[in-house]
Amino acid sequence: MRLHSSKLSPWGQRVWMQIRLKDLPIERVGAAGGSLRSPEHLAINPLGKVPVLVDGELAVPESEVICEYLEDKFPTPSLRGAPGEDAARVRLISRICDLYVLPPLAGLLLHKAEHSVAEGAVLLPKVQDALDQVERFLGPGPFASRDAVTLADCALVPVGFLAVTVLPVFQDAAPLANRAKLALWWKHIQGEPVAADILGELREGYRGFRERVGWPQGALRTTI
Ligand SMILES: N[C@@H](CCC(=O)N[C@@H](CS)C(=O)NCC(=O)O)C(=O)O
Repeated sequence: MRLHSSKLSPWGQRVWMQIRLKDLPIERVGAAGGSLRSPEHLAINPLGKVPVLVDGELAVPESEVICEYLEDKFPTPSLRGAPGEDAARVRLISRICDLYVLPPLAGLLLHKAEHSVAEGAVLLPKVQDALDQVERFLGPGPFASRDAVTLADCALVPVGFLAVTVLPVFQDAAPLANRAKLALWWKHIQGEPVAADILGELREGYRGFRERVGWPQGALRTTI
């Protein structure tokens, strides 16, 4: 099995963290044919995106669907949370990250790269509202839901990284510190070994991205 993804892809890293936590024999490769628009990659994922998982003849795109596929195929250890309230919270946090936080947050990264400040002004409040929703739905902790790492943490780790890295550029200096539950979660998750590795990879991917687009100058901010 292989996962087409990249170190900076927040959706890809959500799946990669799951793969690492479950210790699955899956290799990570870049886009097929070297680009998301190559005929080779479009043949695997007509959506032209990463991540996409290839399992024999089957190609599974979309991070949410990949995570569910892997949980079904490799049920132990389960990262779904305990059936009932816990599992519902895990799905809810993952979904909010996927649908409401990441699209404008990833957009900020890309628009800033294109130096579109006006677009940034539209996207920033959307990210902030969505982070407020995450704050509301976080569980008692210390992980995103309860006392075990789950798919909600996998979804939140790239969100935390991008929030503390990108939002200060838009004058939101402490996006996690200002939200009490998120701040506690962020402090805790950085001590989880797989999450720490994923954060290291995200940092590396971000450095490469900055070099490619020449943005932004100044120190790379990765802590609150
Ligand atoms: N909803 C998708 C989002 C994936 C996504 O947008 N990935 C980005 C990389 S982080 C991408 O491939 N963008 C290229 C494009 O949209 O053209 C998922 O959950 O997998």
